Amino acid sequence: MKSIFVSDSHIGSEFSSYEELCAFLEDIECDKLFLIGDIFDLWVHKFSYIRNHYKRFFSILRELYFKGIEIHFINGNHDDNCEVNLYFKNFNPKSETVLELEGNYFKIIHGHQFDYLIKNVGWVTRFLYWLQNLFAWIVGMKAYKWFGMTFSKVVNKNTYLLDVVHEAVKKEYEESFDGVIFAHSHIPEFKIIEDNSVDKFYFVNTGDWVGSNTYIEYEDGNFSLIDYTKTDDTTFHYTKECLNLRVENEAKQDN
Ligand SMILES: [Mn+2]
Repeated sequence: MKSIFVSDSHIGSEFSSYEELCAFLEDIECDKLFLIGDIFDLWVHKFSYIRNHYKRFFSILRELYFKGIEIHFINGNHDDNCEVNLYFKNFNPKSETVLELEGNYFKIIHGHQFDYLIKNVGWVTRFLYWLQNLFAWIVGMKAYKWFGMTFSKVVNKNTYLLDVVHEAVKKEYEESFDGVIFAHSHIPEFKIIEDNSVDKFYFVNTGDWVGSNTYIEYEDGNFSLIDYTKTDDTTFHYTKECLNLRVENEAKQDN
């Protein structure tokens, strides 16, 4: 049983690595595909516009669907309540779902539900998004993406910046789940959160298809975080790092 997890492609926005995403999806072979939110960017265009201007993506999804791949669409804050369910039978967007893997239960959720700004001052996030667009326009998309990737790497090395989210997520789900598969931050992560409690808690973040082009793959007890561009080893230091869920004590932790 093989599953693939993808998020944050922001189709419709200038930032999207749309061509790369389509090239990637065209070739995938798996049993389940999880699209974990912000796949579209409805802050930029209406869904009807995206449906008409990004047809390749929809035809790829349809092909995958008819190939028998189980597709799960989890809503993010940029594609809330979009109408993908109109185009695929039994393909209804959800706000979250649960996946059982080798006896481990994972909550799959986009993650904006844990974003302080979105929860409390939604307009600030829209303003910041507007600033981000302006910045990208000024420096150019290539430079913008470089800044984004550098920012991700810096944040990931200074994990205390992400600890607040990890703690909140763990606190919310640790009683019922072994881990979460998350998105939203655009920062690919692969962590085992250990504190004083007995159980380990797995925190997996898919990254994005805006700057990093990363995804998560699960097969036969192993999670892999994969950098699709595979440019060189320095792009992301944890390219294709594996975590064996069946042998918990031997699980490797991201350093
Ligand atoms: Mn988001």
